[in-house]
Amino acid sequence: PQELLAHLGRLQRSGIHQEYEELRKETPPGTFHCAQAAYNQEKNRYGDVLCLDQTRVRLKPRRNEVNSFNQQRSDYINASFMDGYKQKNAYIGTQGPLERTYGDFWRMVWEQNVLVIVMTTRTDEGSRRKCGQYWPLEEGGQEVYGHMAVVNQRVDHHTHYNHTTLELHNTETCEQRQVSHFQYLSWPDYGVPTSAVTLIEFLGAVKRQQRKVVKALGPQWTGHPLGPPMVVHCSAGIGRTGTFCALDICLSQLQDVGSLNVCQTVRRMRTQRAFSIQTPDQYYFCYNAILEHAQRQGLLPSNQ
Ligand code: PTR
Ligand code: PTR
Repeated sequence: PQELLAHLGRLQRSGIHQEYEELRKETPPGTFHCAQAAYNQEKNRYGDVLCLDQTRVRLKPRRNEVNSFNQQRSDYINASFMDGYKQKNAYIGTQGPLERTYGDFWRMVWEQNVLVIVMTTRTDEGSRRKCGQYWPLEEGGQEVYGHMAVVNQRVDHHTHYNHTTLELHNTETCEQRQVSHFQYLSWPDYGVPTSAVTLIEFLGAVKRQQRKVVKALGPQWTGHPLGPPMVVHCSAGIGRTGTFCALDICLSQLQDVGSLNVCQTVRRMRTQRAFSIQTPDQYYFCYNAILEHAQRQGLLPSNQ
């Protein structure tokens, strides 16, 4: 943290913005063929926010799609695997589901054994639709998306976020599973949250839930000890999603080894989910949120 403070002091806000501009100039190291294919375009919420072929999440072929053309058509979703702190594929960064991709979204959640979904946008901001209502909103509600039925079991309202417990039923295999849905409510796109403290509290609640369910799964879960990927999405799945994940990675590293590197973290992230972190202020926010957190933890004197 002292190092971070020194770095921040040297750079000031304009220097941090400059650091971000340098990052932004680096071209994504990969191709966007699948996302650009004519038959997949309707699956992208924004024509200019595509995912890299190299890290995209592929939907698994289904029995009735043995013919390879159909299979190619159907394995695309605008979602990317992203590494976390010492954890490969810790997150799946994705766009806010579109009505025509609700089925694909839930299929991905099922196939990747996702236990926690993080949503950092509202469905509507002003008069603009940012994300579809892809889960049943009311307690007791039930909806069917493709071959997944989703039941809303319970909603816990907190000041800045809602935690909804959903039950997924795979109607093809008759299996069921519980998934936690966390929605943060005070973060406009292209903006930064009104307070770093509430976002870090939200992050804490998300992480506690992930740890709790992974522990409860125990030996049944044979993947990474830290569990399956968390799905993180906003509207496009790059600005707020990238900021959230960068913060998680940096804070985990800080806790583990007492140091961190925002620039390296974001650089690496942009090679996996292209265009992660959309504005200089979101980038600056990462630094500030980490400092604020470090101060609250007593890692730094609070008058800084
Ligand atoms: N499997 C891909 C999909 O789901 O869209 C299909 C695809 C694969 C489309 C490669 C285009 C691809 O690239 P190219 O144009 O290089 O064949
Ligand atoms: N071209 C789009 C637009 O500006 O409307 C792309 C876009 C939308 C990019 C939202 C980022 C956005 O923010 P976030 O990733 O935080 O949802």
